[in-house]
Amino acid sequence: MAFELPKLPYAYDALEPHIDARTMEIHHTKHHGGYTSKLNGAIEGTALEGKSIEDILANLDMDNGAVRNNGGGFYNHSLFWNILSPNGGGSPTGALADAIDSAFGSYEGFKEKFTAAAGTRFGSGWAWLCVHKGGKVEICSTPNQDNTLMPGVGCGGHPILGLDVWEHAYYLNYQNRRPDYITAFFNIINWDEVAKLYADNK
Ligand code: MN3
Repeated sequence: MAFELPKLPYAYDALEPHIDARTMEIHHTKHHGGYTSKLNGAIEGTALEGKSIEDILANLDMDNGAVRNNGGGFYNHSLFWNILSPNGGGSPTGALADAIDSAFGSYEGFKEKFTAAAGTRFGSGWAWLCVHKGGKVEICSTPNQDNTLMPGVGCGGHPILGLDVWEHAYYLNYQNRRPDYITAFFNIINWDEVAKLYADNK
């Protein structure tokens, strides 16, 4: 069974003014769509065919550039759409809020550290909030389409929140103003979904 481009859980214009409809449509159909079809091409007829994406990434041969880049791209964007919501924003609650307070002092401390991780990633990549087994959370960033499920990459936890800082994610609306895009991101985080990922992977 080949991987399929997941549908967005909201309309392309639902995240405006924080992320514009044209960016969302190109990002989903062309970029995520491209990673999906190239991943399918890269694993077709190999031992990886039929495995889950988490399994493929966790056991990845890091020299396999086609699966690393396109498998990462497929997984990262699937996560990204789900942790965004037009009804998002605010701050986390419950066990996730406790873990964030414990790791970063406060929600504001988290925001500052995540903003720095996303802002200082040179070139293309992602900023992550990850959970380790036992429930501790950690922030890191990775280049290109790498993620922390891959062997030896980033902080090594399970990603529960990710921000795409490739220029294709923001350039139409923000041009070179990545800091403004990062600031806007906090208004559309779906904390209910992040809390669910935290509970499922801690
Ligand atoms: Mn992208």
